[in-house]
Amino acid sequence: MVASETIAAIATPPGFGGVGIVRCSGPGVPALIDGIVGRPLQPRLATFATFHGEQGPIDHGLALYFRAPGSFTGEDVLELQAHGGPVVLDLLLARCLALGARPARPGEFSERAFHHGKLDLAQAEAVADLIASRSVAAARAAQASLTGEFSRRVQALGARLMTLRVQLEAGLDFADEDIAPAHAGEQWQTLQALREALAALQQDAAHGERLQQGLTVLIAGPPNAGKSSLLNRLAGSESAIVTPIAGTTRDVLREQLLLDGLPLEVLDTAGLRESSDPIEQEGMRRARAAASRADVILWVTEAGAPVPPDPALAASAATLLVLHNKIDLTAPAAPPGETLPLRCSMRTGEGIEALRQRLRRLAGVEGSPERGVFSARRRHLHALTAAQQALARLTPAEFIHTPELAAEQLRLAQRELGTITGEVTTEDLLGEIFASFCIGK
Ligand SMILES: Nc1nc2c(ncn2[C@@H]2O[C@H](COP(=O)(O)OP(=O)(O)OP(=O)(O)O)[C@@H](O)[C@H]2O)c(=O)[nH]1
Ligand SMILES: [Mg+2]
Repeated sequence: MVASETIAAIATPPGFGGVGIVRCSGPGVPALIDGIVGRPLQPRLATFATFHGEQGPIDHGLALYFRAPGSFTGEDVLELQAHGGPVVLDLLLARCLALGARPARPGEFSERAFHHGKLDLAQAEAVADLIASRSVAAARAAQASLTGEFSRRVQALGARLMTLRVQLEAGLDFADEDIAPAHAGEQWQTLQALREALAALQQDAAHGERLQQGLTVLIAGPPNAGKSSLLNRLAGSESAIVTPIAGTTRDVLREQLLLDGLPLEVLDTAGLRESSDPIEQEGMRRARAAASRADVILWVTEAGAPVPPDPALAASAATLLVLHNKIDLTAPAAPPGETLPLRCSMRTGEGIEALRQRLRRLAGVEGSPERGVFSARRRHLHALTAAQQALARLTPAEFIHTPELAAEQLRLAQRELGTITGEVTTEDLLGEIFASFCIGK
């Protein structure tokens, strides 16, 4: 897909700033340079120039020209660095449009970079993730994916799958000559190694996804245990109503907060107990339903009268952490350490730091190796899972007796990996991915 239209957008965020940038890409860029700057620009050199409108100068600033294919998009690109005021930038953008450009869609610059082979899909997504990063660790991980760390591992696995597939298919062609059985044992070993490598990649990608997305933390437990007090402690504000009356919280309360740069969505819920009150019952239903999208469930219960975790919550896929609260009311017990349950007091704040640390570790922003960390998205995790499932379906018998079926599973796994880097893709998927980018990127 080669775009013939020239696109333009304000690339800097809305508002007032020292500098604002209008960016254009496409074959019409020379005409824009002619109309706005009025003289040719030397590629890759910053030129101080007057930006001309139809009725006189709009602003003075720096003009940068990148000639195709040596640009971010792979097309002719013009960047105009003007004063960062909304009126100035709107005028500049309008001038570009008057000279034949059209407004860029969100992510369209990155989409063109992808179509021109400047970035693969995982790298293009890493650009957006880098911009959206809310912690240093997340930014580092996105940077690694942007430079191709993730893509290289995906491609290396794809290449190994391909080699094995070719071997199996070659075995098919020479079936009469008995080649396949001779190599089947070795090939089966190769498949095992591939399965392991895929599982390791899945694990690293899941870690990268968490770094980027942060954690959804559900606070649950019996009534009056101090759940809302915990939400308030974490949020550092009195967002939830706290009273000594059991059954205070009914609705699910959500707080978005940053824990040392790690994005957390914390949900406070209604206390779980036997109740005939329809409002309370609905609150409890919602509390249990919220567990399906939680990464971590904090089961808060009073240290003096602990209640075991609700079976429905314990059965969810989330990590369950048991918190014994109100330790200011009970005699001191075991010395603090790594062991669960975590002991804390929302009244004195004891144990809160240990809990924060625990959450940071669960999210992978602490105590994890710096090397080999890259960002990933849920879409990538689904593809890796599907690839693993395709390989998991294979049995040694199939491998030896029906290599054509085995080869087909390998092809499926390879295809799934191809969706990560964009070798295999659909317009719908691309549309969905790039639509979530910002305009001008
Ligand atoms: N002594 C002591 N009291 C606490 C502690 N944490 C919470 N409380 C008190 O316990 C009562 C209940 O606290 P909440 O935070 O409302 O408890 P909850 O679990 O949200 O209760 P429901 O919303 O009714 O399910 C309030 O009076 C709090 O002040 C603690 O660590 N120590
Ligand atoms: Mg409450």
